[in-house]
Amino acid sequence: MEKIDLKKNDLEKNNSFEEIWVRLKDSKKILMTLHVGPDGDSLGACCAMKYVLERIGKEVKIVSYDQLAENMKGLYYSKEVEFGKDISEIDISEYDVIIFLDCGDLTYVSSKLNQNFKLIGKSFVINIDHHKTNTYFGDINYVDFKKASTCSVLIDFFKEVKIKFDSKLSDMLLLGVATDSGYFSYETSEGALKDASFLIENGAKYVDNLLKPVLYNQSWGQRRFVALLINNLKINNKLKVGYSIVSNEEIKKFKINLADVRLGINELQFISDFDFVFNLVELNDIIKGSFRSKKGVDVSLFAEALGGGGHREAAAFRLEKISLADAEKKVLDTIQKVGIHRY
Ligand SMILES: [Mn+2]
Repeated sequence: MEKIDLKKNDLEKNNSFEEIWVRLKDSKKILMTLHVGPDGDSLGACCAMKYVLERIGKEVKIVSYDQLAENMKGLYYSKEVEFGKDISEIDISEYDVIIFLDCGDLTYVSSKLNQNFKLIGKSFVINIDHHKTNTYFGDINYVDFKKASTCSVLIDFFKEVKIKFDSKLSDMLLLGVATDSGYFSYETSEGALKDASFLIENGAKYVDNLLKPVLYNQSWGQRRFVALLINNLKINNKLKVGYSIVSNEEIKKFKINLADVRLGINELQFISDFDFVFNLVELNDIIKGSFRSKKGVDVSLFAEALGGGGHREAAAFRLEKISLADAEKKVLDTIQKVGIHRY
């Protein structure tokens, strides 16, 4: 197996923050959508952007087909989003600009449409993100994959265009910074801590507006899902991989949604007994798979071979019309075939 060249941080492909800001100032109506199975970074970044744009008199709408994870539903700024509405149901030609935040490519945009979202020529597209696999699908783009979160990229953006940080803006941005760094436990944590410190100086309340309403506020179903992932773990000693499989029936019992499921894998990466880990979660007619690396195994190669993508440390894929038993075999066979590559 050939060693695949990892993409460099292509900052030279980026447009400038100034160009993005000029474009936004020149427009009246702006549309955003949370991404598939929205997380804290998606919510925090979109709400922060909306808040900043409304302060300069813009009309801004945020939609999300998928619901938030249970523990994020109570956040005071989540009411800025119209849930249950898909971007494909909106006449996007009415908007001067669509901003995609935290979307690596157009498959992140809508779980209703999955891969079939067509944008070209309908509206001007701004893409701001931190995913390494970002496809630069916007008319203008700014991607910095060294950042812990899209909210961290927005901190740089807002600083450069001289936006005033108040406590509300800082709270919303801190949500993305904290959740996308696993509450300051992933490899990106040192940058995330600096961002957090800046936001706290500008009025964010980490304990009252983040830890208490989000981290300490998970439903029993969310935690039972994590417990089941840990309980169902199997280890393949030959491949040094741990994996966990959860069926549709079990998911239904816990009353959790796609956003909850997306977060579960994070809890498996702190276990020392294997070099990388994946899960397979059955959601109606699809099986959602996620990888997390430990000990330097590049898991993006496995996800890509299974039709998905992501980062070296974290990657995902989906399998359709296949049983859990066949999916397990398929993933293990794929790992075997691709082989273990370390970064
Ligand atoms: Mn993110």
